[in-house]
Amino acid sequence: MKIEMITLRELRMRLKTPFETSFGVTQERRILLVELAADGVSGWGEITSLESPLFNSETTDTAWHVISDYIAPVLIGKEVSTATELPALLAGFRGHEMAKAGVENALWDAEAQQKGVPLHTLLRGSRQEIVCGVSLGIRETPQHLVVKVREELESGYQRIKLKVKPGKDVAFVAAVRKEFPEILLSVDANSAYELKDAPHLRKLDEFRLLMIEQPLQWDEIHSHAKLQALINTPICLDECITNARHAQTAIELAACRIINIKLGRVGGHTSARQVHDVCREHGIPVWCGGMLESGIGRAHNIAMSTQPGFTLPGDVSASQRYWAEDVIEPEVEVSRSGTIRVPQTPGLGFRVKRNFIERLTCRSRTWTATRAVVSA
Ligand code: OSB
Ligand code: MG
Repeated sequence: MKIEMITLRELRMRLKTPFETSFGVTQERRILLVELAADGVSGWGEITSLESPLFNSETTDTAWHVISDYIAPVLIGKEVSTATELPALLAGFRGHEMAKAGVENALWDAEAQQKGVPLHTLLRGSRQEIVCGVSLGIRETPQHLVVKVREELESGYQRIKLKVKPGKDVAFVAAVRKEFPEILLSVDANSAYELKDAPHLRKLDEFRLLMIEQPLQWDEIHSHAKLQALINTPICLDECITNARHAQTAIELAACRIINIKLGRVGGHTSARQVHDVCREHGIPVWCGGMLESGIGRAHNIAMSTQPGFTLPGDVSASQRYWAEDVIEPEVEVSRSGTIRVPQTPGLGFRVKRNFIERLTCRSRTWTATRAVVSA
């Protein structure tokens, strides 16, 4: 496949409701989409960085910069036989996994279309449907949270994840657990605690949580091993696993019992599959994390989640929970039993709404095998 054209564009999209985590509140998303043409077929990918470096170190603007000045110039005009060759071509550029992932994933979509197979088949996934949970932002009071949890359970979601931070943790979890004694329940701290908080985090043990996600520092594996030895709740790592070596290290150190795989955070489908494989070899369950994506990122998440190690419900939920209108057709829909049917048509399996995307675009840049075109 020859990479003939790459278009990078920034879209403004407003979440229906603000999403609060331990690091802040998000509502106005600045989403980057990549369209990549290879041998006449065009594939799509999404860069899942947030607007500010509050989750990891990447942002919308760092991704724009790194793709514009490094990734696109290296890839344009290149001949590759499969998308799995991309990481090696970009390995010289340190970090910036989300920027790399957006471009690599677009090539995966193009390759699947060229081969006439659904993306999940190319990824060697086999599930026909995936199981969904939801991630709920921090609320004013435990009572507000309980109301929200009930609503999501009534929609069919099979696992509820609560965002927590110091001062908004134990009482909130206690209220939800009291009301719903049997549900699959987890919490996500996004690095809001320190190892010295272990006695406090131990209080969560009584609520039979499926896991506590990334309680400690975003880039630190070892202290999670120390914490895991002090609490019963299984630790799930998110932020600090950006490749398969990290997964191997975390497993060897017993720093976690579960891993959340985010396509962007680990650098794209090739790396995600490696993380998945390491976890599977060691009997560590994985699930698909979310980054408040548009439909493009969501479609990639669905394809990834078909791989056999994804045995826990992911944070991949319906388009309409996030957006008044999504960029794909049909939108991502969740059944009454909390599942998403995996599309069986070639590539991502959703139609990309070009006109709608065009209307939301505030800047774009295109590289072709011979020249670069800039437009406002
Ligand atoms: O840590 O999983 C996270 C959203 C933004 C940044 C980090 C995280 C999240 C979520 C939301 O939990 C998942 C989603 O619904 O997309
Ligand atoms: Mg998380």
